[in-house]
Amino acid sequence: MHQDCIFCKIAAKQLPTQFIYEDEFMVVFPDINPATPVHVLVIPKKHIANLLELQPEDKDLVAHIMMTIPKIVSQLGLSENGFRLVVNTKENGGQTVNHLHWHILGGRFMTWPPG
Ligand code: DGP
Repeated sequence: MHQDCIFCKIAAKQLPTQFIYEDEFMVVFPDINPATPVHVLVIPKKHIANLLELQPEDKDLVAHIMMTIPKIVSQLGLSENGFRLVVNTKENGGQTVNHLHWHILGGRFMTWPPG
């Protein structure tokens, strides 16, 4: 747990946040500033600053998260029409919170490429 990290605080239940899903390794909660009708964040409980900071020992954690995302997507009702999974990384990627997270975005058609 990093003291200054808002997502560590959310994962540790130090900030009131409604979890859509929680297990030993990860939590899922609504984005405070939704970009689409459905917009949730998937985070590991472990503090990892971004995708580039993943270590070999995080392999099982990442596999677990990726294998759980389809269940979350189904729970959110996004399986039929689809969704977008995004990992913003560092400045050019638009990352604003330095704790690895996956955005699940859905509920409307999204254009490509991003602006
Ligand atoms: P990114 O730009 O990829 O780092 O996305 C960070 C997202 O986190 C952004 O869409 C807003 C969201 N966010 C920031 N602070 C909080 C918070 O305290 N609670 C919740 N639920 N979401 C937050």
